[in-house]
Amino acid sequence: MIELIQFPWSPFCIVQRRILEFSGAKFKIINIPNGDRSLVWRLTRERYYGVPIIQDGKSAVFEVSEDSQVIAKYIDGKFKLGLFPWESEGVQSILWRYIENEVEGFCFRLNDIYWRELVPSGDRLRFLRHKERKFGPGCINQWKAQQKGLLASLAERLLPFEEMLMFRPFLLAEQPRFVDFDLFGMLGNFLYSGHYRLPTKHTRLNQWHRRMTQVQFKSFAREKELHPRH
Ligand SMILES: N[C@@H](CCC(=O)N[C@@H](CS)C(=O)NCC(=O)O)C(=O)O
Repeated sequence: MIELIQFPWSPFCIVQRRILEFSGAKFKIINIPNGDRSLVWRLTRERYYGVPIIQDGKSAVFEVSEDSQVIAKYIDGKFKLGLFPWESEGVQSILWRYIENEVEGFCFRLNDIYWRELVPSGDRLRFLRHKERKFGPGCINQWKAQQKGLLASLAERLLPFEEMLMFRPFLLAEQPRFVDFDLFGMLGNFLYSGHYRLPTKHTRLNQWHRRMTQVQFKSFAREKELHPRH
């Protein structure tokens, strides 16, 4: 059985968790503290310390660069989910960079404002130190002071998706592709604290988000059987 090693509010972990749920396969979640990556380090034979990773039998599957999608492509290949059709590879690879940088940057800052509510007390020191070493001392208080502006910027970054969703139920097609799960993961991180809602003016995005929380691969597979194209 596939095991997903994660912590629950990580945007990148939410992406893989939702893809696994979508597949309908049984899988196990192993939560680790954000500040203790020793399990990941051991399973990847000292080659990786990020999350998520998945363990499938004897294989540990993990990313090889900032922009690789090794885990999602592995799950997609194993369960034939149609998340990476060749004709969309180019546009998806541009979109996932935008999603994982432009969108994610606002989502994690807004969620981190509530870090004390999310991070268990035993992990708080490592969490704060990790953030301040990366973004500077007092960074989380700065984000709190900028909260309104960050929310407005996020809404603006989400507008292209609202426009895409005016024409179809998912970003690129009648069924979800990888970028749908990718955006869902970043927004899952933004929504994790429970203090935010998606911008109400993005009505299509709100409808898409509700669809994305429930969508199952088997409903598309059945449709294909009933209405084969060839
Ligand atoms: N491109 C990677 C990014 C993963 C990533 O940035 N994970 C964060 C947690 S959300 C992490 O573990 N960063 C390394 C660290 O915290 O030391 C992916 O898609 O999985």
